[in-house]
Amino acid sequence: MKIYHNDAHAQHHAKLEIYRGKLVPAFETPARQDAIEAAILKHNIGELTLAPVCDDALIEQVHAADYLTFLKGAWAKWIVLDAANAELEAFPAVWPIRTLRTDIVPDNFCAQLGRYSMDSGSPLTAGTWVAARRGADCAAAAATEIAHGAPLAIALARPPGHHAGADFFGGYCFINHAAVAAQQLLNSGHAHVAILDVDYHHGNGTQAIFYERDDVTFVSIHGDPRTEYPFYLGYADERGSGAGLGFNHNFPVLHGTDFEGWFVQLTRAIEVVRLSNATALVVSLGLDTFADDPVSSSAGFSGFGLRAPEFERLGQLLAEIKLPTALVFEGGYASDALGDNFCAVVRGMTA
Ligand code: SP5
Ligand code: ZN
Repeated sequence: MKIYHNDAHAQHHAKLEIYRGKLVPAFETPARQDAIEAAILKHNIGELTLAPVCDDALIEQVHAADYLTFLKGAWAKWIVLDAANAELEAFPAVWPIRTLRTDIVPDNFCAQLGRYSMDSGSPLTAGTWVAARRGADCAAAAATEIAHGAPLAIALARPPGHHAGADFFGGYCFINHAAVAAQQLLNSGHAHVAILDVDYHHGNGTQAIFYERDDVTFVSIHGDPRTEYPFYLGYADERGSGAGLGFNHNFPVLHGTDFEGWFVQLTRAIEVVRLSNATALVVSLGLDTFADDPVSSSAGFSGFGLRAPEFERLGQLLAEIKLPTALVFEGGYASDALGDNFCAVVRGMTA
């Protein structure tokens, strides 16, 4: 089995993020992917493979050209503001909230930073564009691999992608790698593709990208947005619009629900995938449903409390869908456990 690993991922290395009034150490670190790669080698799970460079045109099918141009040039503009910025990370501080205009892209870089972002937890660094763009290559390659007949392929495409929308970054995500994979499957001849997002957080970017489209069914199981990031999307009544009506399905689960409760909802989500006409599947695989995940656990409650045996069971359920599957790595922040948990999912899928 091919595992396309992003060999540029460490170029996105945020040191800090803003959380409740403080700059705290970034949760989303290169160590996350390094841990998974080490475990893959140790357990001989598959071949770590370098992806060919995919066409910009593929990415432009799911992202706005002006956003990609912004992201590509952002670091240089940040340095132009002040050469000393080279030592810092770029955090947005102003956003075009309701009543403000989004049809104008101001010249001011700080204004652009807000225009193209959704939160202050996802700093841009010198290597963010290169890393995220290389992640798209991995996603496209995994999709191509299953389009050519492989039952399973993996994109270790760090940084994650599912919060990134057509024209904004956020939630540690810059390019939506799952969307790129789904689009590549469509381009390769699949008429309908399903995306199943099992990250702890709702995949708002992926949902938004495909919300009005009828060629992708998006199904997400996640922490209830009434209390969990990204808060403003991911409710059960979001069903798609226009041609996309009926192709979007959210399964919000209350924070603190145990894994048995989570699996009940996962079974329902998988049933929706089965009933779609999809001939290929993209899984947004976040591992932040882990019991000891530092982002999804709080105040004595773990996210949904999964551990390696449950991740293996997740893998078994994914395999039972019996669709060619591209696994795209998303969240999961307990670096020491990510290797075991990732390999458990793959073991469940392949055993
Ligand atoms: C891809 C992905 O999983 N993105 C998640 C983004 C979550 N951003 C908000 C994180 C806030 C940090 N929470 C610390 C909780 C301490 N228990
Ligand atoms: Zn997440």
